[in-house]
Amino acid sequence: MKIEGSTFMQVIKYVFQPHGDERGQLVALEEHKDIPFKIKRVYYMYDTAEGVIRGYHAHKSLEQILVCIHGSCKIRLDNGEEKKIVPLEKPYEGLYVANNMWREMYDFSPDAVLMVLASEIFDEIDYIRDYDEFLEFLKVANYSTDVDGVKK
Ligand code: T46
Repeated sequence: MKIEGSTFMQVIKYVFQPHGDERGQLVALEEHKDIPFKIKRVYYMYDTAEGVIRGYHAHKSLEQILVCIHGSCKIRLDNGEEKKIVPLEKPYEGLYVANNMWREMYDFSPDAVLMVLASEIFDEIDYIRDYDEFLEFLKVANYSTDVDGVKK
């Protein structure tokens, strides 16, 4: 596994090890080895209608790895200060999406299957679905970080 990072806003892409032979490819993902958290849930989306944008929310504590295991799509990440667009088009690449990160998924190819490995079970309470509320949430989170004097 190799981790590709970018300098400013943290965009962390995992490049998983495919086990290829004459029969084809196989990728295995193990928690705390290939995936940096305990995997409590796996879900995936497919048959996404043309032009649809999914997401439009952040999570208070959920961490996830997004893998487009078939086809392609794009992920827009927004930390409240900066936005980044990350194309996902390889079944051996995973995008780490931390908590406190607004996400939108779009530009799905008709054959796209986007699989998500999640650190927590489904809990609607963890969602922030309003953008202004997200910005407020970040202010409070940054304030408590500053008084601690520790950057988390
Ligand atoms: C995220 C992005 C990347 C469940 O019942 N259980 C689940 O585990 C999930 C993920 C969803 N649902 C239900 C809730 C809704 O009625 O499935 C429906 C669609 O969920 P949602 O509109 O939240 O889907 P997306 O594609 O906007 O967002 C999903 C995840 O919810 C979210 O955590 O980060 O994918």
